[in-house]
Amino acid sequence: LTQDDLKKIAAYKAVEYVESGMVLGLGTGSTAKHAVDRIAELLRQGKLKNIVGIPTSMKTHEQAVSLGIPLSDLDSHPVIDLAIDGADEVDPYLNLVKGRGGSLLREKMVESVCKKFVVIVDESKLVNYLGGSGLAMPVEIIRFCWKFTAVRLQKLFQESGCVAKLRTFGEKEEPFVTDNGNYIVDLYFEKSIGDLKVASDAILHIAGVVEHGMFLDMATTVIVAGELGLTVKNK
Ligand code: DER
Repeated sequence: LTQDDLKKIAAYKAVEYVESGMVLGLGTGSTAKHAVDRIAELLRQGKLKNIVGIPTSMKTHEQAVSLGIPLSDLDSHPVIDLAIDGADEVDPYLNLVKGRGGSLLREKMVESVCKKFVVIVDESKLVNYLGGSGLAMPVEIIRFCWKFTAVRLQKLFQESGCVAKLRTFGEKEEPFVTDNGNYIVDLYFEKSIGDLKVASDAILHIAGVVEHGMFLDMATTVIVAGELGLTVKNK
């Protein structure tokens, strides 16, 4: 089984939680893509009806439009029945790191107001503690004086050997700009950042920071697809 097969298996399992008439948060990324495809397939087959999708990125919005999924937004639907989305890291308490695809702000806006938040991952995303993989912990910041904000973020976690890097893309290393017109600073840690809630509050306290990629105590279910099969972890 390839990693993409595992992502698809987890995604299809999550779509079993979808009932007709639901308002659905549609996630972003290579795993959530399979869930959106599957929802569209069940709508086409008439097995699902009266679904309204709330996309978590422009990319997912475009995918859902191309698949004919009826869409709306948080202004019209401030409460969501179920959101299905991927994650970059999942710890044993179902806390998540998200945002390596750059969509963390709209994802967190949608996923913080849903009754059920089902996360779909392949087993490679499981970690013992968040930030321990040495991979990026994304923070969305405004563009104005981004270096000032990046330095403040790096200093905040200097005990953890933090390095803050502006996310860029392409040969010319242009700054990545989110759907919301902001920049992303990725934080890399050498050591554990300790209490996640304390870290979360400290990051959000910095004026110039918009949001970060730690999704604490938000997932209600995590579906893990591994070589040996599916595991469903409930909060
Ligand atoms: O960027 C994001 O938040 C994505 O949802 C990410 O967390 C998971 O993306 P993947 O399913 O492509 O690994």
